[in-house]
Amino acid sequence: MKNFQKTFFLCLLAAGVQAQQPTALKLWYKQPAGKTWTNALPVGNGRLGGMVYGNPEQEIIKLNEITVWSGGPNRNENPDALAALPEIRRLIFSGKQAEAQKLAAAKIESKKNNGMKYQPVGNLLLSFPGHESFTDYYRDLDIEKAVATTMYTVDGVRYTRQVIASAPDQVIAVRLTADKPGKLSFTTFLNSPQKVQRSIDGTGKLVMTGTTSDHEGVKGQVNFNAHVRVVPEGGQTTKTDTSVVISGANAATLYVSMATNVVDYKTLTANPKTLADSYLTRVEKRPFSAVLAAHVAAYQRYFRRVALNLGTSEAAKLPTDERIRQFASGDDPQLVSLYFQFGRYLLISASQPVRNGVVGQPATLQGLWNDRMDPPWDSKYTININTEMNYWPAEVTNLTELHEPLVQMVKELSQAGKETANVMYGAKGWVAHHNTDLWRITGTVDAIFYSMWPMGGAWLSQHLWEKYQYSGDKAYLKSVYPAMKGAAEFFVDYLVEDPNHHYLVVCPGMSPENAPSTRPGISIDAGVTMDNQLVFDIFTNTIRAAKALNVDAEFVKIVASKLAQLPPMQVGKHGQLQEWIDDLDSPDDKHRHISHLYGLYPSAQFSAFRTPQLFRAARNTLEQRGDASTGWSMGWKVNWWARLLDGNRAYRLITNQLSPVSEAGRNRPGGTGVGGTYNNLFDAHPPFQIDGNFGCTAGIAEMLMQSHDEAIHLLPALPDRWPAGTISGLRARGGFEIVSLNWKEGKVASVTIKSTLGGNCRIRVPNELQAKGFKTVLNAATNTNPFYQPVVVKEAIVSPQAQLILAKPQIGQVYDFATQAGKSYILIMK
Ligand code: FUC
Repeated sequence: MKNFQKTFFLCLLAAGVQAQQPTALKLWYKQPAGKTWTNALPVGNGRLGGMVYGNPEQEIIKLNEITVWSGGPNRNENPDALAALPEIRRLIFSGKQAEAQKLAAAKIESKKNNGMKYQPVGNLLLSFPGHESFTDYYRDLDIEKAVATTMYTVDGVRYTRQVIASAPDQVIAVRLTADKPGKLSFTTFLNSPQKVQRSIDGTGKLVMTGTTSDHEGVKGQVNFNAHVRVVPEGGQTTKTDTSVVISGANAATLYVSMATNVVDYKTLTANPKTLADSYLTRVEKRPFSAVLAAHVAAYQRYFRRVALNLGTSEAAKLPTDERIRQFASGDDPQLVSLYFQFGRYLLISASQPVRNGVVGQPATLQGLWNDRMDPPWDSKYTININTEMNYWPAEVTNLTELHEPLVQMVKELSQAGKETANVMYGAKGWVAHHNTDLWRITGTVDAIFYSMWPMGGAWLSQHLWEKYQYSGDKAYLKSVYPAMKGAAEFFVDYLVEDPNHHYLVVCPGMSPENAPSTRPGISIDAGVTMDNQLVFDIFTNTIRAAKALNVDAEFVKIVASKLAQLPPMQVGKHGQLQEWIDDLDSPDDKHRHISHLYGLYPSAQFSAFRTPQLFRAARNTLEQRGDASTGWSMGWKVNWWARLLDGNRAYRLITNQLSPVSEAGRNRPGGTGVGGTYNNLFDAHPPFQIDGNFGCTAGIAEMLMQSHDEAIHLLPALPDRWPAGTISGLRARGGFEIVSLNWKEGKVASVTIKSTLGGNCRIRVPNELQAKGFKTVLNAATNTNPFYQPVVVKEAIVSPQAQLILAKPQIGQVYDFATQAGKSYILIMK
């Protein structure tokens, strides 16, 4: 194998492609994508997406625009819910869950629709006659610059293609060059699986227009335009009805502009033609080099904030698909840092804040990239885990602006969901169930077994609060507080006293998509652990937000009294954290959702130091569930093992996540299966689902730095595989930035921490450190920094049958020091 690698590299050098030598931050391949979507490489600017195939003779760029969804503005709540609610509750509390679920299916399940589909715009095609036989092929995605490049040689001419999706210019740009004059000839046109009209307008540009499809009784109302301007340099330009033909040019640039009539979830009054034209007009006279430079600068403003080095090895010289195949059996720490940075690349490419007046939409189940009219799970927003997971890297990996489309969606849901709360449950505030879409539907989606989950507002609101935790920006907090308060208000009204246990509980509710093995197929319940944790968070965070803003003292009292009546967490007879209020868990349950560990991550209700029994029970639960699962489930597990301070186990999950999955896996139906990674580093649920990329990215950060449980914890879960390394630019709660962290032999060698808000900084580290020019206090009693207040949960109830072996956590060294806003602090190994 080694010899093969050497020969291959010598060949590359001989072919004169030194300039394209793979660097650490490139995905690269020796062959075109062919017909395989998961071989193609994604580019995106948050609104426009492209999947670039890099096929020499027939280039395909699959096109997306984030507001191209089936249907139109609509609501889907079921007004029969309210009258049936008392009976459903009575049945649940008397142990008749099957009957309760039947009634809920009739009265709560949406009778209108189950959400709309995120759909493609179509394809940009470029055919290059005679390019069937090519040599010296090379294709990459440079994630340091956000440029997809394809190179190959035909008849002694070296052809190069570059594709970008520019945020500043709001176009996809394709640059075609040949290294000899007059050698570039191609035909280009648009097509689509949508019903479209295609033409060439008077100015010579390609125009494709269409309207999205009807779905489940909602008329398709999104009108979209795709315009392509071809700017050749030299040669002849001719046209057919629907294509532009270039012959004998020296080079050419194509600008692809797309727009729709969507203004927001209720308003379809934009003019897609005018918009698409306005983007084109701004860009078409500018040289590609200028458009490229503006794109790279805008992209790097985000991307360059974080750098990660976990070491490198010979494997880093191999093509990316080869590296995925070898990861489990080899030594390739650089693939992990590439995967981490690819997650950041995907978030920058799939989720952008308001630009040129366009409000960004959050990343869907597929981010921004979907070529199907009927994508898996409609490529919607599944908010009982998947959408939230997409945003886990946003704060910690220093991409807070990219969180804004999600924040905006939550604000919109807090409006749309008010009527749903009132009509379905007679409650104040707002509610969302386990899915939503572009139209911000807030009724249930799909069968009641999956959808009896009125918790979307609680979980999404955690993101509103977390964003504040990192920045301390009170003006921002004020802007999101009404949505947080509304989510809390809903639960103030919706909670009911459980007549059996006498706690206040969510009823009806469910533990996402799972059911106890004693009653298969029946998920409906009361007071399940995840619901208790979610209500605990929305209440705790709303109280803290109200206090920080000095508002709503009376409301705070009401919320605090309800908070005190929530059920505690419970450890069941198998030593597990109970998923349900009764001890119903089976140690043989391998379900992908382990929702009751929400409290461990992303929430911070467990502590190695303060809640050792819960901490151990969480570990037992994870052991019982096992490692192998769908892509997103494994991504979550990386974070859980990191929070359990077990770096080697987290690494094992990364290995599982980086195991190869073939295109056949893209079509695997249903919610089961074992996930992994496609050739283009996309996460395989399977099928492709982007959440696993983001979950694992966040998990890698969580292995190196955590900022909850009263301290910034450096190297909390470092695996033996990464004895030395550096990371710069991670953000910690309380406005701290880990400007740089270097470690050697598993110990912190040096760390620079910048404070943006001032206040006490507490760090927990594995070894003794020495502060450079400031005083530290060892083992201080309390952390006075308000962002590091402990999260205090009720004492757990532990089954007498549970055998909990409590391990003493390694506390390491704990240092406190006072900081001033704007100053940096350096500590080095003693
Ligand atoms: C939930 C999960 C599935 C999948 C889907 C989009 O239904 O249970 O695994 O992620 O969302």
